[in-house]
Amino acid sequence: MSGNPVFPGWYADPEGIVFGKTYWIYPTYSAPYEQQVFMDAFSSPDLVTWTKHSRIIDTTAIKWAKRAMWAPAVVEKGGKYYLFFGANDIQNDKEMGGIGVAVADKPAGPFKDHLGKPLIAQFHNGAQPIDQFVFKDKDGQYYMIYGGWRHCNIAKLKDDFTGFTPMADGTTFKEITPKGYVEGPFMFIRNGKYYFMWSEGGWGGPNYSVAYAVADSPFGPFERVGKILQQDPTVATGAGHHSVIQVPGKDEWYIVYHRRPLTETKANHRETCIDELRFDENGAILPVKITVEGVPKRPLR
Ligand code: FUB
Repeated sequence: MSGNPVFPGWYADPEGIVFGKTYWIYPTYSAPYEQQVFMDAFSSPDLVTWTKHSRIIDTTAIKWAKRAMWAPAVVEKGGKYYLFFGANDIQNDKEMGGIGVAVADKPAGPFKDHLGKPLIAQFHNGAQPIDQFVFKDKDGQYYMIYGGWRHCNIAKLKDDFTGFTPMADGTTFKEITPKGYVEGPFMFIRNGKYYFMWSEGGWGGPNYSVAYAVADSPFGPFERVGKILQQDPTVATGAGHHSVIQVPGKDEWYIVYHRRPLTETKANHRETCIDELRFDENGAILPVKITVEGVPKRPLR
């Protein structure tokens, strides 16, 4: 079994993804904001044995990023790897920072700044520019779904990830915020349906959790179904800000998330865990049982 956490250290907001025959996790380095000046990544052939790749990106490569590098989202496109991240925890449109994008030839980097400036540097519809997820739709179009401060937007990415293309109705940043949304959006498709998931509650406290909605389109409308991930007083608190890994071509799913050990109360003492994600016969997500054991070996062939 992998055990939980799946690797040592304080790491949060994990993005799990498969590249080729390897599982990857890209987390936030969970430390005080001034120390969040780099990111590590982790790779595994089987979900059980994890290898650390240190400092795949840092603020020397991203000149405008000074602190609080958060919540990476990584995609492969045309043989390149693009890592999207939040930086600087901006509080208004006058501060420098927001969501950036970096590029590398390999999943372990080194990642270089793709633009030399943020991709989103301003608040739109009240959404703090953080916590981006990059979603590939059935037709191959990439969308960015992002936002903190209880607002979530979707925007259509240009093919080269240098900006956004307005949608048919003329809007570039379309708000899709469901009830209860705080931050940490994620989307996937199963049996043709769009599953939209997000974090609720305060990330620094025990009640952080994940809820979801299902729709026929990435634009919603998203009606909250309920919580599927939350603390278990016998295991850990503050379970949230997750991602989902599908074993390619199979109906096998894992939730990758962070949580706080029962012995800890400090906000940044968060560790990265994996448990199974299951569905009922109608496609509803079953509440996740958070475990100490983690998941069994699942090599990719
Ligand atoms: O790790 C920094 C921030 O904490 C993330 O961006 C939020 O979603 C929360 O998990």
